[in-house]
Amino acid sequence: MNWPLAILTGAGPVASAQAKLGWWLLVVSVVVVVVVTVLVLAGGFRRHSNETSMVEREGAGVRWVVVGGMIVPAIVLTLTFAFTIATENATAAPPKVAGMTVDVIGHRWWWEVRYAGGGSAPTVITANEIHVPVGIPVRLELTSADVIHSFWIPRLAGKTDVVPGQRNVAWIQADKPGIYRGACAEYCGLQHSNMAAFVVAESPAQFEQWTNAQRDTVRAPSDSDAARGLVVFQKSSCMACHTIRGTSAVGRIGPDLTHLVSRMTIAAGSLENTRGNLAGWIANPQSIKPGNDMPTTPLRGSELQALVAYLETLK
Ligand code: HEC
Ligand SMILES: [Cu+2]
Repeated sequence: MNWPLAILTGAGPVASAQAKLGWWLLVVSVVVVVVVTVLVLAGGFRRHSNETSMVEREGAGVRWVVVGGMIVPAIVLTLTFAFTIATENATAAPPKVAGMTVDVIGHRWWWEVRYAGGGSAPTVITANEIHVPVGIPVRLELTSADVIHSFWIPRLAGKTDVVPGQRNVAWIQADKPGIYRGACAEYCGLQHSNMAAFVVAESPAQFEQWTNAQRDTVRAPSDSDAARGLVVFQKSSCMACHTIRGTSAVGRIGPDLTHLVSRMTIAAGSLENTRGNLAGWIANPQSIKPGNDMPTTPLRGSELQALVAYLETLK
């Protein structure tokens, strides 16, 4: 289904159940508003003929109050209450055990995404992109590194608060492969609206391929431009904030850059991940996302070029 209808339909069990409840509430409220409006207007315009006695009129009035004001609302509200409880039950926990757990950490203004590795496998760390296999319930453990954010992928699940010092749990399941865009849904400062998240749902085989590629440590750059770029990276402030697994860079303030090139966007959906945008971002992150936590580093043109050549090897 295409936009705009797509955003009104769930692409997984959680969002579908919530969407059904949403439609029920919408239909019930519209019917109530229409019926009440018609009755108010009808009452206002009605003329009483002299034949109906005062007593008869009062009897009819009491009936309206009992049926229209008590019995009908009691039925509608009880049904809505039951429907809400059922939806909450259905969305609180997956029907079968979650296939995997992903840690999602809100930062101003991007999402850190972590997959704990089993055994000797390293933890896979990426940013703003959550890869999941289709058809499997995925448990999300959400926390924040700074202020309260809210995690929201409309087609997969409703909002979950992301609170510092607390682990909130949500689960998602994508029924079909695709890219599901989401956003931070709790105002968290200047760049709140540039804090997109993407769920990339793929076949189990593709997901495994992705995971294996993400587990790789980077190799030393082979061409001379990129090798100079690594030196620039290590000499500049970049190291203080970014990790590149396999190098001495272990900063944790900004996104892990070990497999930067594998991501679709940079700066949480602000820019497509192209060579030109990467250069533009590093040259002046503050003009692209004013107020964000990455300062502008003064670099010579040749240094910037080498740096980008190096970052482009981080497949
Ligand atoms: C003070 C900490 C800090 C320093 C120093 C810093 N960065 Fe960043 N960097 C960040 C933060 C925070 C973000 C995320 C910004 C956002 O999306 O709001 C970021 C984002 C990025 C991204 C985009 C990553 C993604 O997946 O979105 C790249 C690439 C990057 N930085 C490269 C560099 C390079 C190269 C240097 C050195 C010239 C550098 N950074 C210096 C904090 C820093
Ligand atoms: Cu936020």
